[in-house]
Amino acid sequence: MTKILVTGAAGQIGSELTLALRKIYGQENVIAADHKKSPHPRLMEGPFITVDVTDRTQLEKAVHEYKITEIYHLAAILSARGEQNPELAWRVNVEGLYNVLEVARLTGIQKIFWPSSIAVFGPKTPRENTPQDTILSPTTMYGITKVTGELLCEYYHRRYGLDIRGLRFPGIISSETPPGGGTTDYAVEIFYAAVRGEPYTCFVRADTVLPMMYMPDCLKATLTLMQADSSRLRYRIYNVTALSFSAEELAREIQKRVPGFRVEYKPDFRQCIADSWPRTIDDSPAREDWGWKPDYDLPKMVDAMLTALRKRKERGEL
Ligand code: AKB
Repeated sequence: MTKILVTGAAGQIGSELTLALRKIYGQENVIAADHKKSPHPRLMEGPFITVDVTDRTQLEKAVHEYKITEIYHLAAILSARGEQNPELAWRVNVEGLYNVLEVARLTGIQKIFWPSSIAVFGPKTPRENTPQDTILSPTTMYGITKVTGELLCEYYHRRYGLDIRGLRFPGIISSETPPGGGTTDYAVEIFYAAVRGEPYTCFVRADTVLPMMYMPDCLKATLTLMQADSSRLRYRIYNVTALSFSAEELAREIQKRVPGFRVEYKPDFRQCIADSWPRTIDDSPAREDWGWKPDYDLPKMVDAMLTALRKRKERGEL
């Protein structure tokens, strides 16, 4: 029987992935874990526990108590927050992952999902159509922790046979739980401002282009990779992307649907991070090996985001 532990379950991806996993595996078989004590009430409809991933004994206790067979390890500090607190980023992202891998190795857990990021790339990497196999020399602490994490995952797979699978996620856009501390957060914040009827001050330049993905595609990519036949996987961690657009293109697409919406651009320290990342990604190995194909282009994503956030506003949630 599959019993899943999701760390970082109250975060942007975790809060929706936990619900998607519960639909597949059953409410009681997916244990949501986060360091936050009171997450969104929907997460509490199934088992919820407080776990700090930097404390291995807490992870061990959870794995034993719930007889966990798979871990989706999402707890992380994102890029902008990581620059403000590099030590915390190292502890949560590297030591947290190391704890998960060690607990998995010692307790016989076979399957793990772990998200990497486009942050593994750096200024020396080709910025257009960034290939799967290329230069990984990031300039942010977040990127350094993700490269280290990829190497650790490959090591634990090679040496101990753990079935670890991961994705180099681009910026994730979603309407339910806002991201926190990332460089791509502007592509989510802008929608909240538009739906609230407020102007938006964007923290990157208008011409900044980054790869992005709408949450339903993020969930689809994760679940499809995890269900893929292992013999078809040439890599443990895959490039994936869905769309690439500039901040200004996104603003214009929203303005078509929200006339009068005003956006100004005041780049801050996050511009430098954005400038070190790819503009477009080549995800052909993911497409060839496990059939990756996104469903959302820019207009479809903007329509869906505005519809979802307007509904939340009507319910008094925004
Ligand atoms: C961030 O901006 O830090 C994340 C990421 C691209 O990994 N969204």
